[in-house]
Amino acid sequence: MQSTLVLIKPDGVKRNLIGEVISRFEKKGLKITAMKMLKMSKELAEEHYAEHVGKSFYGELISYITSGPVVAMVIEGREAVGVVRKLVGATDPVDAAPGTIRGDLSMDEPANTIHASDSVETAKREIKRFFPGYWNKKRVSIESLQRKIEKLEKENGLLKKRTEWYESQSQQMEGLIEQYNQLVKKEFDNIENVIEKMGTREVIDPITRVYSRDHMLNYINFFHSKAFQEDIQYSFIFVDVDDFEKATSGLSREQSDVILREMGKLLKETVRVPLDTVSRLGANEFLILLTEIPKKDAISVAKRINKTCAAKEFTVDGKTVQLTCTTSVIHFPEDETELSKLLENGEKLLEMGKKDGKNKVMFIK
Ligand code: FUP
Repeated sequence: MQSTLVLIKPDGVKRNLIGEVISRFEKKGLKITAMKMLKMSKELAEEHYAEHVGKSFYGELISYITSGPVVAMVIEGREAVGVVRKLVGATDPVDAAPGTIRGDLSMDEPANTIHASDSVETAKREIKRFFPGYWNKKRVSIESLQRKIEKLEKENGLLKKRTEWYESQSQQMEGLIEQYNQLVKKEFDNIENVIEKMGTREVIDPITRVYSRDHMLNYINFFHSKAFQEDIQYSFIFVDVDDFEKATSGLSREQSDVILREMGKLLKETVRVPLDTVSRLGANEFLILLTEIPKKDAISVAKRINKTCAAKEFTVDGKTVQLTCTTSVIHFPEDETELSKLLENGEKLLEMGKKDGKNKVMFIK
């Protein structure tokens, strides 16, 4: 939207053409957004026609434009500067086309009835000259208001959509959180149950400081089903100290307990704690669970246990005891896939080994 300045010059005012001139602009569809009548001072006239200083008609022009009142107005519209200039017509009314203001209403120069800004830049300057506050005023046209309303409505629609989306998301989130809370509660109840079932049974064997039999049996139950589901291979190593009673016959009960504890320590040091689990099954029998291990590696571990045990001097209160172990290896799933059979066969192998002599490593070939 452009704004331009129009002056109805003294001859136009004198000849009562104000209405005629204005009606031409209004009929065209332009808007008069500011208007006043004034008598131009010499200074204002000189400023307004500064570009003509020195020209032959300059003196006459200044005295003409200050000779009577003019009507100044701002006209607004699309391409208003050019449109108004076309409606105004050529500078010299003799050349101005019929149908234009000058063409229809004037015959003389400089009394050519009307002035209109010749470019957008000039218009800005000239509007400021006659209406100093014009650009400062916040001018709101109905069209621009309508445009703003449309824009706001569009934004409002988008906002509404966005709000609906967020609401639906937050409802879904609430549902998920609720589900999650229920799962957590269920899981918590499960843990509580397990703990309750475990009761006050000891997790650690107080004598050997390895896991207790109860704990181990619970754990291997859990571990076996996990191994089964997730295709994890593992091995049990049964360890029995050969002739423990005989070897420790000179020792007190407390002293032989110390030896057993040393044995537990040796076993823990031979395997990969915490990947592997060492437990005490009975008086001097241990059960080791080796996770994610091929059978041949499990056999190597069993051999290492035997070797380390035979090489070690167990001492208590200055007394030395020499021990050997018999071990049996049973592998899941190579040897057996059922937990009860794994345990049974492991025990059987161990018994066979003990009948056979000392320091044996037993496994299914
Ligand atoms: P316009 O932009 O059509 O008003 O014309 P100009 O700015 O070129 O001239 C300003 C005024 O000076 C005209 F309205 C009439 C006057 N004039 C003369 O009197 N004689 C001339 O030869 C040229 C302009």
